[in-house]
Amino acid sequence: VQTSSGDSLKPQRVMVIGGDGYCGWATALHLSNKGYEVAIVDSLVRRLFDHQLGLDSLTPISSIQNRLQRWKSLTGKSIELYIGDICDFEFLSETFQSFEPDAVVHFGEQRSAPYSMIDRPRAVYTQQNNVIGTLNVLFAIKEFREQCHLVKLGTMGEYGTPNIDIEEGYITITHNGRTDTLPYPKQASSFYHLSKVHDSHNIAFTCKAWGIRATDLNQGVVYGVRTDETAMHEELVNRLDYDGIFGTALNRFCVQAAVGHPLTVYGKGGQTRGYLDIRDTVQCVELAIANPAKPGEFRVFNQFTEHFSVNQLASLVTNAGEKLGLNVKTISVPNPRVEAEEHYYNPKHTKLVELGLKPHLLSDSLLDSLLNFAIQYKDRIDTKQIMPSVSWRKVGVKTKTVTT
Ligand code: NAD
Ligand code: USQ
Repeated sequence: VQTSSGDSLKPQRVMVIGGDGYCGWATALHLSNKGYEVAIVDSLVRRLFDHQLGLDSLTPISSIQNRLQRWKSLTGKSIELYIGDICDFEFLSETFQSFEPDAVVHFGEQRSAPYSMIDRPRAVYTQQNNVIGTLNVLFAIKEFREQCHLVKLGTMGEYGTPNIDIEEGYITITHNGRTDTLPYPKQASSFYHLSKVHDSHNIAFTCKAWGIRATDLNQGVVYGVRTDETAMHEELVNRLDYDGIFGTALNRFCVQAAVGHPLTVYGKGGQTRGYLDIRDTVQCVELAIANPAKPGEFRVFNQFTEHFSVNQLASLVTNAGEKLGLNVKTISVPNPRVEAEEHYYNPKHTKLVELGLKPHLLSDSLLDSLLNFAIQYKDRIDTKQIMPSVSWRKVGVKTKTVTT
């Protein structure tokens, strides 16, 4: 089969690192459903963080073993499971040699900005886990599967909020009469977001030096919970984080509205980010896999479908909540982060659309279904976990117990 990049690799075997997490679980099932041979690699460390911090997903999630058994009994499709830490190269080498992936989708990182700003140990953990994990994946590809395509989850937050348009990975600059196309400047604003910048640099270097083929998906904030596959059975339900550490903006606002908690707009609320529906996360990853980067190519896609300010999200959730008879209020919370609260934001996002992405734009029906989902699991909401508990300015050198 010819791919758009002109070579004949037809990826069949996909290793999903971080496949027990929010984006990874939905993606693993989607790819399995589409006929790919899928293996999940996960250390389950995310479930451990929840225990350590006293947090829980809005939705009750089954163990990874039960999830996979249920998937098999419903569809007849098997997903292989490798439990282990990709920072352990022995473990990763064995999984590579055993599964022999054609593509690796790498979701397996510590992905919360607030978590990385709790204290020095968590800042160090985040960068160590993310940077070394990705380096190990690069070495495993070089050593065992040279043709394997790396699809790596990056973040729109790598770019920060510059006062010019954001391009997809590269910018052409003319300086003192000479012109070059260079990596777009990175201005991340948490130790987590910075770990993604470091990853991108390591991946770009190994594409050049070793001929690795890689796609960096600079994803915006993901919202929603249901995908076709996770909606098939309650044991396949995805996690939905709403707490102040792992919860993200729109998901949090829907849960807050459902439980009568005022929507927590940080600071002035002009912070604008790219957003996408989780159904588009799985679609984008599938498109990236089906159209692999060429050997030596470091391809960067901006993976989001629309951008909103926090104030716009609050007003959309207020209107949708009122239609359901909820009385939704908003409060301005002193911003726990150090970030621009009013800024220019115009990032490009055409490359995935060119590959065929059909976006699910944020609609009344999605907000309605997410709000109803939150109402359905209302009794599981611990309102003490909603307010932010981590301050960028107060990140401590000593290990902190996080309490709200
Ligand atoms: P998540 O925390 O739900 O899932 C991450 C998974 O990776 C967890 O199951 C965890 O146990 C596993 N993991 C972490 N470190 C590992 C290691 N060293 N070895 C093996 N497994 C490990 O996170 P998510 O929301 O699904 O995010 C997945 C990826 O997508 C992350 O890289 C994140 O940065 C990126 N991303 C997420 C969002 C979002 O809004 N959720 C937006 C943009 C980008
Ligand atoms: N915000 C609020 N109120 C809230 C929560 C967030 O005003 O209750 C604001 C934040 O201050 C920030 C914006 O909303 O300006 C987005 O915050 P977020 O927590 O939704 O997202 P973020 O910390 O950026 O991280 C999430 C994921 C991360 C991913 C990133 C994509 O956790 O893994 O990389 O989204 S992006 O934002 O494009 O970098």
